[in-house]
Amino acid sequence: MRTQVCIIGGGPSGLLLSQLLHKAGIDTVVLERRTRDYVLSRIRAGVLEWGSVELLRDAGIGPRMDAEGFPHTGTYLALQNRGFRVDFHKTTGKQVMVYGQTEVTSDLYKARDAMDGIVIHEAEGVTPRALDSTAPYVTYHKDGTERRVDCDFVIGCDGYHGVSRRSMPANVLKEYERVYPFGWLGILSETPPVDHELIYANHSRGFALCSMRNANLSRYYVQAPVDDPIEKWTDDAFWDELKRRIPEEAADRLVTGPSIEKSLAPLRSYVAEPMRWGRLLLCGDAAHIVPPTGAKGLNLAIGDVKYAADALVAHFRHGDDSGLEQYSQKALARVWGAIRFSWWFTTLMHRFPEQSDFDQRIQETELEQLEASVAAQTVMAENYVGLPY
Ligand code: RFL
Ligand code: PHB
Repeated sequence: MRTQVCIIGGGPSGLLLSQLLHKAGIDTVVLERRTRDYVLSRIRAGVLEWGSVELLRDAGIGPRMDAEGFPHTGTYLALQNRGFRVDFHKTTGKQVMVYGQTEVTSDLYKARDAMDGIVIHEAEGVTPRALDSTAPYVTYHKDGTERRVDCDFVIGCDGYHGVSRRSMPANVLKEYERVYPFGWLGILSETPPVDHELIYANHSRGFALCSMRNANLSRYYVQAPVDDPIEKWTDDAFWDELKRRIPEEAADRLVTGPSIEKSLAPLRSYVAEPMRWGRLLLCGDAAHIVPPTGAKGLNLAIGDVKYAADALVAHFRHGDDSGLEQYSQKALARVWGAIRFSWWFTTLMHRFPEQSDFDQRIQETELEQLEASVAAQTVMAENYVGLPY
């Protein structure tokens, strides 16, 4: 098979890129290791920056997001038993959209189907080859036979555990990493959200977050040891812990119910540089990971895809390779901005294993300053709603 752009990974990055390129008249093939049902069963991000919203509209998946998503103009930050609101709209004139990654991915699959886009599922042993030539190709196995896709470019949208990044020579790839000594235990429950906005809570027992998907679907997280057996966290244990960590008036309002999903995710910051090598470009989690505290992972992936799509369109339409040459540098500038913000917000809000009373007071003082200072809130809000492209 021959195509112009072979995309490895059919998560949000890969699907969005193939949709944008196809709309610009560029052929793509997406190779995804899992089934579509598996990809759609992953519960992940919930918050879209406005730049992401606009790009998803450009890709043609605006209508359901605009009808069912929830614009949020601020968020609550809580400290022990009290809280305050950071107003994004007042400080930056911008807002975010609460619309689940699962919905984004499902909308993208429908849009790909409507354009007869090629997404090959259960592609095993996907291997990019000849990436430093002008004729790269990708091999994979499907139904017991080896197949090959010849192309002009390979785009690695295959997440943190994917094969693309590992195809770069070791002497080219530079990795930066911080692993946090805790994880997030998240549940989804068919209950009304405790508040109409998100609550991020710093508590001496550990961090907690109240989020949502819709009027009767809530998403909550508590900081937990990353190696905790998930069976230890019965629904009752989860709700009890969450109630202890959020302000009392929120805990009193909290409606609990059975969880319909429960998972424990590790927290890390990770960046791979460069994000382009020869005819390989990396997008999204394939190149970087942020802890979820800043809600940046999916938004960074969408930003990479925008830069990659613009660069590939300029190449194929106008023979202009400046976007490809600048891709890594432009994408990494945005990535490091989000890496810094997510690291700061994670460090401010979580309880670290060796944390002393001194450290706790420093966190409390920083939150108090954030409460008192519009300037500090503006910096936080600018980062939360998304740095410009
Ligand atoms: P994905 O979603 O990991 O998709 C990669 C796809 O590639 C496939 N794949 C392969 N295919 C072929 N061959 C191979 N060898 C392959 N290896 C892998 C995989 O099956 C998969 O389908 O990466 P992508 O597309 O770059 O998207 C990134 C986002 O999924 C991720 O950044 C966000 O979910 C992060 N994230 C959040 N981001 C936000 O912007 N806002 C949030 O509120 C937010 N909350 C979160 C999050 C991530 C979380 N977890 C569990 C990691 C909350 C959580 C709990
Ligand atoms: C979510 O709703 O899953 C969510 C929201 C905000 C975050 C992380 C996750 O910072």
